[in-house]
Amino acid sequence: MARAVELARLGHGSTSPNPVVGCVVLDAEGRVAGEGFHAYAGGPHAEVVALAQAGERARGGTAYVTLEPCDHTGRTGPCSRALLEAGVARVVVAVPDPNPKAAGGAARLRAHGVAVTSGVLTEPAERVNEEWLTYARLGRAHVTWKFAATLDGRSAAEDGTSQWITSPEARADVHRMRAGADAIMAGVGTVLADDPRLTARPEKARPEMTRPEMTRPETARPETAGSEAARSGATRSGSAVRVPLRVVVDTDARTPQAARVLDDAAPTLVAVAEDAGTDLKADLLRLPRHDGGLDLHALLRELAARDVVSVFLEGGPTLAGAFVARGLVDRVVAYLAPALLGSGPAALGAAGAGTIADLHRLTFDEISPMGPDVRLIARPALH
Ligand code: AOF
Ligand code: ZN
Repeated sequence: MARAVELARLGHGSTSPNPVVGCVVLDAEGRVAGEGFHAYAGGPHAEVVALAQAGERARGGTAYVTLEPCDHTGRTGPCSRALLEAGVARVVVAVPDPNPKAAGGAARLRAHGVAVTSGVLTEPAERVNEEWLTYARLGRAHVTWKFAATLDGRSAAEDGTSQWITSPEARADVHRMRAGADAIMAGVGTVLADDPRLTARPEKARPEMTRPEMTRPETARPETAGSEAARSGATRSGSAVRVPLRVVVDTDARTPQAARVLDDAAPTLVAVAEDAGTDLKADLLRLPRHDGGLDLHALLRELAARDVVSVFLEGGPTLAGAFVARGLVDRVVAYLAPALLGSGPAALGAAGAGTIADLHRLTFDEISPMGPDVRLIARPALH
């Protein structure tokens, strides 16, 4: 299952609005017969890729899948049936499928005499698929809030200058993260202050930067049908085919028509209040007001309805504070530079924690050096 989770990870950034899924098929003697991952929405499911690779060797064998096999005919046929037809004797599942349209594979397999074990390596399998599971379970887009700051948590100097607090290495990492998201979001304050483009401009990535160091199934066994699908998926994810949507949160419609975020480099959605008067020529999303801003929960639901599974929220402090206050930040990515400012705006604005009892407690997930800086990944403690 650990290998299946690694395989699932290969689909990261290219499967939206579908999950990342990995599958390993063992033959009756317990030797690896096939491996697969879901590479892009509409493409073959992980199980089908792995079964194609295993061929007759799947008979009497075991399939490890990170997500319960589907039992529906959507863009592709049901994996429950594919597993039955392949003669697999046992299926091990990490996470049940929360998608009501697709769930039921485990029950069908059991009904046909296949031994099904559930709940194996649940935590890493949840983690690798956390964006999609949030989207599927809660019906809203998953939010990663990113900020860059000095060691004392300041994102700009007192006079507002903010360029180059973090290193080129950290900035390159931000672009890779942006490229993996379905939407890149900022508040109108940031648009007015910095005129950002909010596009993903990843450098020509070194292979180990986008993919874990491992043998990919398509290079390991280039002769199988499953590997063909995997290869085309891998090509898609590495190219500029999928451009993240840009989202500006702009309650009172203050975005200038000339803002760079409205250029034609990527589609842009400007979220404004239902009653905001504007003649802005842009794709407007009208939302109810809430607490002096917009109803952010409604925003994330509307984005999910547009197939946006993951949002990369890039500030500014006011908008990020509002998201944190509403419990809508699922992951925090902080780039901290070994530098001090001592004054100037903090990375996070008011977040509904006026007293220490209301502190938003997080747990660290990952601590990585990023050139001279560090990248910290954290998430809400009770989630
Ligand atoms: C995937 N890949 O490897 C597995 C999935 O639109 P469809 O027909 O591809 O079906 C998507 C649903 O199938 C998805 O939401 C999930 O519930 C289930 N399993 N999906 O995209 C896979 N195993
Ligand atoms: Zn399936």
